[in-house]
Amino acid sequence: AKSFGIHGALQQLGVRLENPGTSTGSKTFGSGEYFSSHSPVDGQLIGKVTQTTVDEYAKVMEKASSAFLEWRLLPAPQRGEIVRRFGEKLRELKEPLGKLVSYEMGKSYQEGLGEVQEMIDICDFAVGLSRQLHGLTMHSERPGHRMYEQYHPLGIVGIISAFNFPVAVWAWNTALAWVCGDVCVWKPSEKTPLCGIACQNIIADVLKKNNLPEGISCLINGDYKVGEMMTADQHIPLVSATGSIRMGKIVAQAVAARLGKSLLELGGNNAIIVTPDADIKMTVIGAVFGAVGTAGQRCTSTRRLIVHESMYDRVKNAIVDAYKQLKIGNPLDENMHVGPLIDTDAVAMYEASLRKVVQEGGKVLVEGEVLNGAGFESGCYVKPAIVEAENSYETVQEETFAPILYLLKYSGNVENAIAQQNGVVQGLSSAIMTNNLREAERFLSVAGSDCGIANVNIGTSGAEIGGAFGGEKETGGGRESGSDAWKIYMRRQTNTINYTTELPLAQGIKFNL
Ligand code: UN1
Repeated sequence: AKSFGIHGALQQLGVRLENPGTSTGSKTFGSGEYFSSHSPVDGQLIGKVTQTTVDEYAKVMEKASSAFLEWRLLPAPQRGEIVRRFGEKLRELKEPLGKLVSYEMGKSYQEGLGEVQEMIDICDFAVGLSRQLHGLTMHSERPGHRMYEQYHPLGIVGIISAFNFPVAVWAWNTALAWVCGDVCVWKPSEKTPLCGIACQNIIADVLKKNNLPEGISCLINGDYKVGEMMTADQHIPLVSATGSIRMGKIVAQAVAARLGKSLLELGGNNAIIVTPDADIKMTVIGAVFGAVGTAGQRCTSTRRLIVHESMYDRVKNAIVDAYKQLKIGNPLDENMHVGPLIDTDAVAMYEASLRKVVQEGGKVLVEGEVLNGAGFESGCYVKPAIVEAENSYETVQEETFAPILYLLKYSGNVENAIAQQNGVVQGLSSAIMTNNLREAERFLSVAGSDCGIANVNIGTSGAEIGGAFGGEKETGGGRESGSDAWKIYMRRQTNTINYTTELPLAQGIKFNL
């Protein structure tokens, strides 16, 4: 079979067959048991990584703690300069890293490259930010007093990331955390550990060349038990976790029990509303990319299309036609639109959802199917499906991480569509396709979409890094990436300075000695 240069890419990234899974930078530790990473593309073993042991975790925390004491003293723009060099290195390695993302995770090579581009973009953003970690000044109510606020580094940031964006989500967190003066400990998904090894190799090299201490970027590996070491650890003031709602609830409770902060980016159940004034061509591109891109495994994937009854048949026919063009196969082959799901467990969940939605009364418009035969040996390739359904179905209410698109109908005015779109527990991304200003503004208004992301004439997925990324309700409420998302990585301090010879009390309180 064609290898699409994957071996060369692994070599360039320093990913070997056996990799120590714990690292504080240049130093690596590998005393734990190995676990394997198989590619969903062809089912082949890519490599093995050791699971972080309790002792190794303690070593990581020791290094991270002492690194923080040094790193926080480096002026923020100098920390930004290190992140700039990291971004340069990512530019050099964009192709091999994009290839590894595609091969280990299964998304198309184009989307793998796009993910590395998101890393580069957030580095650029963070470099500028390193000179803009602004606080405010206030006017004191007392004479001869000055008040202001400032942001200080927070400490050690724990990052738990998911398989679906195995490199970008780490970078969203680290690039900001580093310019903010924090050090990071990262546990990548146990489904994509080699992406973690590759990223850690890249940053370790940058830190070493700049004579920076061990511990600024740390890697730990393994299943949820390794994640629990961080969530229970009071030396980690902030845990940023991306993944399922189930996982987020566990992390949030563990971190809250010790009054730590958590930044949660959990499931979505994203809808596009298609109004009578929608541009059909744009709708089809947005909806199809949103539903089948990354094989429906983005947290921003389009899961529901809420279509006005007057448009329903036209939209339905156009989307069903578009699905007939989809080529499913090796995601490294640029002629393919849809790659595999992450593993056979994900395939089983896809099949279970399709069975259940039919039991609930759903009508299948494009049949789903697990593909087998030549090219599909991994057992992870499935056909994107479309089902006519009702918003109230349990299957429609849940996030199934697979390419299943639910077609829902609305009648009357746009409020009815908005009510359906908001009528789920998740609140990540949402979109409306319309050329009607009133409908668009209604959708964006206080009475409109309740999601963290609300788009007009754009699909639900593919956000740029410049905005704050995250969502409401059971999506967890966290915001990562652009805008002022940096603030959660710092501690805020309010300062009042008295430059007089008197000591007046606030609120005019008299206290005579
Ligand atoms: C995710 O699926 O966890 O907006 C992140 C998007 C991407 C990021 C998705 N930029 O689809």
